[in-house]
Amino acid sequence: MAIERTFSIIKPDATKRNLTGAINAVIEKAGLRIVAQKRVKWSNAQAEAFYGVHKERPFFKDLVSFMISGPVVVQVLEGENAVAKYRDVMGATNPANAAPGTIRKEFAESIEANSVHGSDSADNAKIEIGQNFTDAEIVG
Ligand code: IDP
Ligand code: MG
Repeated sequence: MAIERTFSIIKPDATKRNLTGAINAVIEKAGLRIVAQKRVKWSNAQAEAFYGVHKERPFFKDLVSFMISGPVVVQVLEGENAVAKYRDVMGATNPANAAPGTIRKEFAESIEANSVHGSDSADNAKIEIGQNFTDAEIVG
């Protein structure tokens, strides 16, 4: 399996509770390298654009409000099979269904305030990384 990159977000519920380092420790322990990282506050337009794929879903408005309710830490993670591996490390969308040891099981508050985002495919990872980082900001 080739080395690949995925896009990650530490969401506002986690930044508010000062969990950036604790989540980064789980990421690094899983063998993923944080090759880009910045703490930012998204605008409404940025959050709507990022989650545009979900705009017809009933939770879309709430999700956008949540994602702009505090800072987020956006990241590029690199490693073997990084996209699928990080999905495993995150756990299920709903923390009630997440496996023990996953980030969402350990830290998430609810299906919405679920602490982290990770790309769901290599193609989406490329798009999401491009929306959030310049090439010069990613240092492998
Ligand atoms: P994922 O983050 O596990 O890929 P998606 O289905 O892509 O899950 O949903 C994107 C985000 O929308 C979730 O991480 C969560 O924050 C929120 N979300 C998903 N389903 C629900 C729901 O049923 N109610 C409220 N928020 C939801
Ligand atoms: Mg998703």
